[in-house]
Amino acid sequence: MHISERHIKNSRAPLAIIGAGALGCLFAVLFSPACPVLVYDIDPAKQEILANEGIYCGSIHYRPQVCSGLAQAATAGLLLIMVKSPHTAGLARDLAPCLQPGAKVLSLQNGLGNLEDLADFLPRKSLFGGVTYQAAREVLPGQIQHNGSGPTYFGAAFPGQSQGEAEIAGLFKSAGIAAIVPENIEEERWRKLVVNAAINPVAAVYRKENGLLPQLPAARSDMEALTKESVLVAQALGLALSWETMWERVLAVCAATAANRASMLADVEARRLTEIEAITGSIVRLGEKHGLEVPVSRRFLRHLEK
Ligand code: KPL
Repeated sequence: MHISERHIKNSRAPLAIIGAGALGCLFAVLFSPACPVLVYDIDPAKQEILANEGIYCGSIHYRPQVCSGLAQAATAGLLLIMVKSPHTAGLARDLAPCLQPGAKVLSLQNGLGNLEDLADFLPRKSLFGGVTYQAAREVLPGQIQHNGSGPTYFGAAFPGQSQGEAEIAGLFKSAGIAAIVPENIEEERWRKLVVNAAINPVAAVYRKENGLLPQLPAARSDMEALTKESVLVAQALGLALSWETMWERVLAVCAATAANRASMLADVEARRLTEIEAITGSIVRLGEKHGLEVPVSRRFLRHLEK
């Protein structure tokens, strides 16, 4: 196999990826033709592997500039937050003293609560939030499979409090990564939350790739019920999501990411903390708040929470 090498000399990097899991490494590779990329991961063993070996993704080998501390990563103009949601608050606390004036922070994490955790420590005007339909699997540290390529949606985390979406969109565009600034980012966040709430816990319990889940009758019926429950919660919040469209989208994402093992399954298999609280926990809490029955979400939450 021909491996194409991407080495780019660094000046002041426009972009730092914080969290070098499957999606963090994927975005480093995707941005690499357009700009130098700094990568930071809290795990020193991961830092060493990335610094020595770089990132392998299909036929691409990319050596990012690996940061040994957050302060170095925080010199970039845009920080892409790709850590798992249980680690967001700790990261925000550590980032607060080193964030540069004018720096932008874009969270593309799963689940609810990450933006609030970031805002507890970082200026609201620096914060952007979004969702991505890119899918990747970490085969070994720094070795990833790109298992699905969908758009990324983002916008100001707290509407009216930050500006600069066009600059961020320009960076995505220069790298050829599909990125959209929708009119209603809250609705897009919920569409992805519904997809995650339907696929991730089911994948983690049945331990199958996304493409196989709709083919297993029990898994399919759980996914259907989870989609219904989370759409009901979204509707109670006044969001214009419909059950039919969201079920179609869940099936479409399973097909588009057929070879992927969902991130929650990967976390369960690696015995890491999962995002069950930020995903299913949010549906259960908000369902309760609005007096809705969400029994299937509650069952998966009980099964997967620590
Ligand atoms: O976002 C994902 C994840 O694994 O976290 C999906 C969309 C389910 C793709 O695997």
